[in-house]
Amino acid sequence: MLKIYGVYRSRASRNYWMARELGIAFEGVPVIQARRLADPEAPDAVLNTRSAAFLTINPNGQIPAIDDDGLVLWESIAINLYLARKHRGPLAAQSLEEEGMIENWSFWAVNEIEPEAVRIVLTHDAAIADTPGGRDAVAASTRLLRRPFEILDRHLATTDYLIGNRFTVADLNVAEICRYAMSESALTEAHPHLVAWYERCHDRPAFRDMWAARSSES
Ligand SMILES: N[C@@H](CCC(=O)N[C@@H](CS)C(=O)NCC(=O)O)C(=O)O
Repeated sequence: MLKIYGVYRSRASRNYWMARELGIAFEGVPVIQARRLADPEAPDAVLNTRSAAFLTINPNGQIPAIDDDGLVLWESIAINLYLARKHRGPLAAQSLEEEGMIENWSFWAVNEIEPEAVRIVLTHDAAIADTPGGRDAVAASTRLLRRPFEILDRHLATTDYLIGNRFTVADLNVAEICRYAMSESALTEAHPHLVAWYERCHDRPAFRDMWAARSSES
């Protein structure tokens, strides 16, 4: 059975959402980020990204990772693309051209949105967003995200979803990456088509189930 390593409060949420969309059986292994523990190397520390047992799965010491009947993968977006290809259905590409577009949007979001979006969410998580340094950092990242958000908004002005007018793995990947920056009204207020698409994605039962599991995580 598919094993997903990683707590929900991490990029593993992408893979937990995807597994639910596909309706496939999976086992979640709650590996937590070492940075969230006081002493991740203590003998009684819970399984974390620095645990020797987990480093045999992902030597990068990062979540998520999967073990799919012996195939180990450890890049969240690559994992979703693999699961879409393996299980097919409407989330997967129906042609070579769609494959190209799915990869285009997914890699674009990883490269053009994720670094700044992660900077925003980590600033909020560290509770420094309301300090002068934190405000400057969030403002700088928000500024850099204006262009990619504008590109997404323009694309979504004429279609409900990124590709083929249906929800695909590209929407899931890009929506999850955008999520880290959706706290910033300077980005949402200027991009109503993007916001409407994001809400459509979050209205899906598979997302809501994933989010409920994430919210109940201790
Ligand atoms: N490019 C990787 C990044 C994975 C990553 O950075 N994961 C974070 C959690 S979201 C992590 O495990 N950090 C290690 C730590 O904080 O100890 C992916 O998309 O899977």
